[in-house]
Amino acid sequence: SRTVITFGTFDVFHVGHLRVIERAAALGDRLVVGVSADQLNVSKKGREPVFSERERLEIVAALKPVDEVFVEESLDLKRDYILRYGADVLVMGDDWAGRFDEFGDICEVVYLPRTPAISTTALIEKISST
Ligand code: C2G
Repeated sequence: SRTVITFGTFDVFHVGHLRVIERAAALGDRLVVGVSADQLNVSKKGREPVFSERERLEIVAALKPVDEVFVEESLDLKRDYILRYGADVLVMGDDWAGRFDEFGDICEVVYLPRTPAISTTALIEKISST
Protein backbone atom coordinates (compact mmCIF):
# COMPACT_ATOMS: atom_id res chain seq x y z
CA SER A 1 0.00 0.00 0.00
CA ARG A 2 1.10 3.55 -0.77
CA THR A 3 1.38 6.23 1.92
CA VAL A 4 1.18 9.90 0.94
CA ILE A 5 2.36 12.75 3.18
CA THR A 6 1.65 16.46 2.85
CA PHE A 7 2.24 19.54 4.98
CA GLY A 8 0.58 22.87 5.53
CA THR A 9 -0.76 25.45 7.93
CA PHE A 10 -4.37 25.08 6.79
CA ASP A 11 -5.34 28.29 8.61
CA VAL A 12 -8.87 29.61 7.96
CA PHE A 13 -9.54 26.37 6.10
CA HIS A 14 -10.78 26.94 2.54
CA VAL A 15 -11.52 25.03 -0.67
CA GLY A 16 -7.93 25.40 -1.94
CA HIS A 17 -6.80 23.43 1.13
CA LEU A 18 -9.53 20.84 0.62
CA ARG A 19 -8.63 20.28 -3.02
CA VAL A 20 -4.92 19.76 -2.42
CA ILE A 21 -5.76 17.26 0.34
CA GLU A 22 -8.22 15.40 -1.91
CA ARG A 23 -5.74 15.27 -4.78
CA ALA A 24 -2.94 14.15 -2.45
CA ALA A 25 -5.12 11.33 -1.07
CA ALA A 26 -5.93 10.18 -4.60
CA LEU A 27 -2.21 9.46 -5.18
CA GLY A 28 -2.13 6.65 -2.60
CA ASP A 29 -4.00 4.48 -0.09
CA ARG A 30 -3.26 6.36 3.12
CA LEU A 31 -2.84 10.12 3.67
CA VAL A 32 -0.81 11.60 6.55
CA VAL A 33 -0.91 15.39 7.07
CA GLY A 34 1.62 17.49 8.98
CA VAL A 35 -0.05 20.63 10.30
CA SER A 36 2.37 23.49 11.01
CA ALA A 37 2.86 24.42 14.65
CA ASP A 38 1.84 27.93 15.71
CA GLN A 39 5.48 28.70 16.45
CA LEU A 40 6.58 27.56 12.99
CA ASN A 41 4.08 30.01 11.49
CA VAL A 42 5.45 32.91 13.44
CA SER A 43 8.93 32.20 12.08
CA LYS A 44 7.67 31.39 8.54
CA LYS A 45 5.07 34.12 8.00
CA GLY A 46 5.71 36.60 10.78
CA ARG A 47 2.26 36.25 12.31
CA GLU A 48 0.22 33.97 14.54
CA PRO A 49 -2.31 31.90 12.65
CA VAL A 50 -5.98 32.89 13.09
CA PHE A 51 -6.77 29.39 14.40
CA SER A 52 -4.53 27.62 16.89
CA GLU A 53 -2.66 24.45 15.97
CA ARG A 54 -5.11 22.40 18.05
CA GLU A 55 -8.05 23.80 16.11
CA ARG A 56 -6.32 23.43 12.73
CA LEU A 57 -5.34 19.86 13.58
CA GLU A 58 -8.90 19.04 14.63
CA ILE A 59 -10.33 20.34 11.35
CA VAL A 60 -7.80 18.51 9.15
CA ALA A 61 -8.17 15.26 11.15
CA ALA A 62 -11.93 15.29 10.54
CA LEU A 63 -11.61 15.34 6.75
CA LYS A 64 -12.67 12.14 4.99
CA PRO A 65 -9.50 11.76 2.88
CA VAL A 66 -7.19 12.18 5.92
CA ASP A 67 -6.02 9.09 7.83
CA GLU A 68 -3.55 10.59 10.29
CA VAL A 69 -2.37 14.05 11.42
CA PHE A 70 0.58 15.35 13.42
CA VAL A 71 2.07 18.73 14.33
CA GLU A 72 4.90 19.83 12.04
CA GLU A 73 7.31 21.46 14.49
CA SER A 74 10.03 22.49 12.03
CA LEU A 75 10.60 22.72 8.28
CA ASP A 76 13.97 21.04 8.86
CA LEU A 77 12.39 17.81 10.10
CA LYS A 78 10.79 16.90 6.78
CA ARG A 79 13.14 13.96 6.13
CA ASP A 80 12.45 12.57 9.64
CA TYR A 81 8.67 12.87 9.16
CA ILE A 82 8.79 11.14 5.75
CA LEU A 83 10.73 8.23 7.28
CA ARG A 84 8.70 8.11 10.52
CA TYR A 85 5.38 7.85 8.67
CA GLY A 86 6.78 5.58 5.96
CA ALA A 87 5.70 7.94 3.20
CA ASP A 88 6.12 6.78 -0.39
CA VAL A 89 5.02 10.13 -1.82
CA LEU A 90 5.49 13.72 -0.64
CA VAL A 91 2.87 16.10 -2.05
CA MET A 92 2.98 19.90 -1.90
CA GLY A 93 1.28 22.73 -3.76
CA ASP A 94 3.36 24.23 -6.54
CA ASP A 95 4.08 27.38 -4.54
CA TRP A 96 6.76 25.04 -3.12
CA ALA A 97 7.88 23.71 -6.53
CA GLY A 98 11.50 22.52 -6.46
CA ARG A 99 11.91 23.18 -2.73
CA PHE A 100 11.67 19.56 -1.61
CA ASP A 101 13.40 17.81 -4.50
CA GLU A 102 16.18 16.70 -2.14
CA PHE A 103 13.80 14.06 -0.69
CA GLY A 104 13.61 12.33 -4.06
CA ASP A 105 16.13 9.82 -2.70
CA ILE A 106 13.61 8.42 -0.18
CA CYS A 107 10.20 9.07 -1.79
CA GLU A 108 8.45 10.39 -4.85
CA VAL A 109 8.04 14.19 -4.74
CA VAL A 110 4.93 15.66 -6.39
CA TYR A 111 3.91 19.33 -6.69
CA LEU A 112 0.24 19.94 -7.48
CA PRO A 113 -1.08 23.16 -9.04
CA ARG A 114 -2.64 25.52 -6.50
CA THR A 115 -6.30 26.42 -6.70
CA PRO A 116 -6.27 29.91 -8.27
CA ALA A 117 -7.52 33.09 -6.61
CA ILE A 118 -7.98 31.85 -3.04
CA SER A 119 -5.63 32.28 -0.10
CA THR A 120 -5.85 32.80 3.63
CA THR A 121 -4.13 36.18 3.27
CA ALA A 122 -6.70 37.32 0.65
CA LEU A 123 -9.54 36.07 2.89
CA ILE A 124 -8.23 37.97 5.89
CA GLU A 125 -7.98 41.14 3.78
CA LYS A 126 -11.48 40.66 2.37
CA ILE A 127 -13.01 40.10 5.80
CA SER A 128 -11.20 42.98 7.48
CA SER A 129 -12.18 45.47 4.71
CA THR A 130 -15.94 44.87 5.05
N1 C2G B 1 -2.99 25.47 -1.45
C1 C2G B 1 -3.57 25.29 -2.72
N2 C2G B 1 -4.34 26.27 -3.25
C2 C2G B 1 -4.54 27.44 -2.60
C3 C2G B 1 -3.98 27.63 -1.32
C4 C2G B 1 -3.20 26.63 -0.77
O1 C2G B 1 -3.38 24.24 -3.35
N3 C2G B 1 -5.26 28.39 -3.18
C5 C2G B 1 -2.16 24.40 -0.88
C6 C2G B 1 -0.70 24.82 -0.69
O2 C2G B 1 0.00 24.77 -1.91
C7 C2G B 1 -0.23 23.80 0.32
C8 C2G B 1 -1.51 23.55 1.15
O3 C2G B 1 -2.60 24.06 0.41
O4 C2G B 1 0.15 22.59 -0.32
C9 C2G B 1 -1.43 24.25 2.49
O5 C2G B 1 -1.19 25.62 2.26
P1 C2G B 1 -0.71 26.55 3.46
O6 C2G B 1 -1.61 26.36 4.61
O7 C2G B 1 -0.47 27.92 2.92
O8 C2G B 1 0.65 25.85 3.83
P2 C2G B 1 2.06 26.53 4.05
O9 C2G B 1 1.95 27.59 5.07
O10 C2G B 1 2.66 26.80 2.72
O11 C2G B 1 2.84 25.34 4.81
O12 C2G B 1 6.27 22.26 5.38
C10 C2G B 1 5.61 23.11 4.50
C11 C2G B 1 4.72 24.07 5.15
O13 C2G B 1 4.28 23.68 6.41
C12 C2G B 1 3.62 24.44 4.18
